[in-house]
Amino acid sequence: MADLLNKSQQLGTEKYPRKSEKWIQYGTAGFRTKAEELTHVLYRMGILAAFRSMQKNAIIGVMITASHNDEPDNGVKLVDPHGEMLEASWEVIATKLANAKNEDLESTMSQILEENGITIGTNAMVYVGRDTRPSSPFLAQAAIDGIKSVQGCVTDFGVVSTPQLHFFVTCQNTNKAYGEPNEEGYFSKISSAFKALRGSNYDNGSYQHSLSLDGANGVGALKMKAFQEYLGNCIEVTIYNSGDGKLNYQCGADHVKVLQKPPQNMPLEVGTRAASLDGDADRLVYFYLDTQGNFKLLDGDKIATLVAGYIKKLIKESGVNLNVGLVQTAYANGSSTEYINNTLGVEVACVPTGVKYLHHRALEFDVGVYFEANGHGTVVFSSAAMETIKNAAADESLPAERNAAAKQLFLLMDVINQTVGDAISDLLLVETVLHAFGWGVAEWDAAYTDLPNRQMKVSVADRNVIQTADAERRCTDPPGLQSEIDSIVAKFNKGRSFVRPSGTEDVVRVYAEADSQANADKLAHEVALKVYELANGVGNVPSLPK
Ligand code: G16
Repeated sequence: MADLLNKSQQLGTEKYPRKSEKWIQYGTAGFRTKAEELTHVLYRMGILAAFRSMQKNAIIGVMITASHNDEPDNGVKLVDPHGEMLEASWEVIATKLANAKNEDLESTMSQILEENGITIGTNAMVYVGRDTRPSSPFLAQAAIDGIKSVQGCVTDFGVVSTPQLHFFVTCQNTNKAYGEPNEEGYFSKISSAFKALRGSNYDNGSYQHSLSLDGANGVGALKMKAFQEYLGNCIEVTIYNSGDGKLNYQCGADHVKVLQKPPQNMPLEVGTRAASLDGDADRLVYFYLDTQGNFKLLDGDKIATLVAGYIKKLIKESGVNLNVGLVQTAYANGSSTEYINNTLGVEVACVPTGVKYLHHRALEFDVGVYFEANGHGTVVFSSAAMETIKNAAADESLPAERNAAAKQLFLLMDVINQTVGDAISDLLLVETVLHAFGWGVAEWDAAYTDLPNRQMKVSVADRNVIQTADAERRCTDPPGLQSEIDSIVAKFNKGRSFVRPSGTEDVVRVYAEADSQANADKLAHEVALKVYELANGVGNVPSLPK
């Protein structure tokens, strides 16, 4: 073993050395920074994924992507055996390995193996996928070399969306019970269920089976194109920003959500239903122009409420006894939470940012719907719930209406990629619900009106000086910042604001909502100025959003 680890350290030092002392941390969704600073991290994450695979005796995934970030950033997300994000205790181990000095690599590896009871040589299998960034192939190679250096086996899926990789990992680790671990398996499973739910009437009421899609110039555009072969003509998707332009530049789900405006290069007519994916196709937001030509956003909150309402309806109609819960973060618009509590009558939970937190909380319900406002989310069904739905769908002795609703629920589970938020599967889920309700985009939007809101970014010397509590709704450090925020918020009708350090970008994020857009902007700006003042702001002083 010592020899093997020594050779692994040698390769790491020669080919993928850690070139600076800069500390890097496993953040909201893995490691994320400038691609050129990541080569040693990727080599080491290959090693770590192989170790984790040995420990769990299961496939582990390594996804090379920086998702919504602009180039030249890149990153890596590790996928655990059930398709979920890497377990929190291993994030600490990952950070330790990524920051080990070159000469300490071997001893750090030994320590990880020993502390986690891992015997090297046990079969290790790692699935590797990457997004379309120019830096991704090289970084993928670094990960592959890392995996092989400790005798792990690799399946390289090439360019795939993040949720596809999660799907493949889950399929293989469930002995294919969840599906076939390849692209054909993914497309077939989702499209068959989608088509069966849609039937032969592609339009219904105000619902029309065509939409415009902003592919963020990323992998989602490529995969949606390929998916169209399977979907046939039951849905017409016109793709813009399909890969010729720069990834996420002036387009993509984050751009649309944060700036509250349409992506570039997409003609938008009044009433046309449009959607945006992000760079690795795990986030989705919808938008349209209303009859006055105003831009209207339907974000993760709107998707969550639409989907939860539909699932609740089907559960009621099928007569199965299952509870539905909805999980959000502090970014959820106040109006959405009010709507969930007062109109939908669904239990709602709030957790810190990061799908890893939402996913785990959602698993506590029979049916857990989770979405971040940024459009990242999915629905998870407990094993017992899946069994109950399956039995009800197969029970022809049930009254026809109940049996039909159970059958719809059963199919709906296959449209949903339960392993992680998946923009393409979520898009088909939304389209299914709108089709079933016979709704156009305006009817969907009418459920509730968002409180005007604004997000800002503040650059500070060290974003980690910001510490939060209560699912990031309160700031505990630096001292005095929260009481300043409270006094600012108190001046605004329906005001709410919070700050938190981003886990994917080197900034502090500020969120604010209030009774008008001008007030939301003003509130965000005043809070951003306080952050700049009390948390050691650097660069330009935050200016009032335009
Ligand atoms: C990742 C996470 C999301 C999170 C987002 C922003 O998304 O998976 O859960 O909301 O980062 O995180 P932060 O505010 O900490 O920067 P993605 O799509 O970029 O992978």
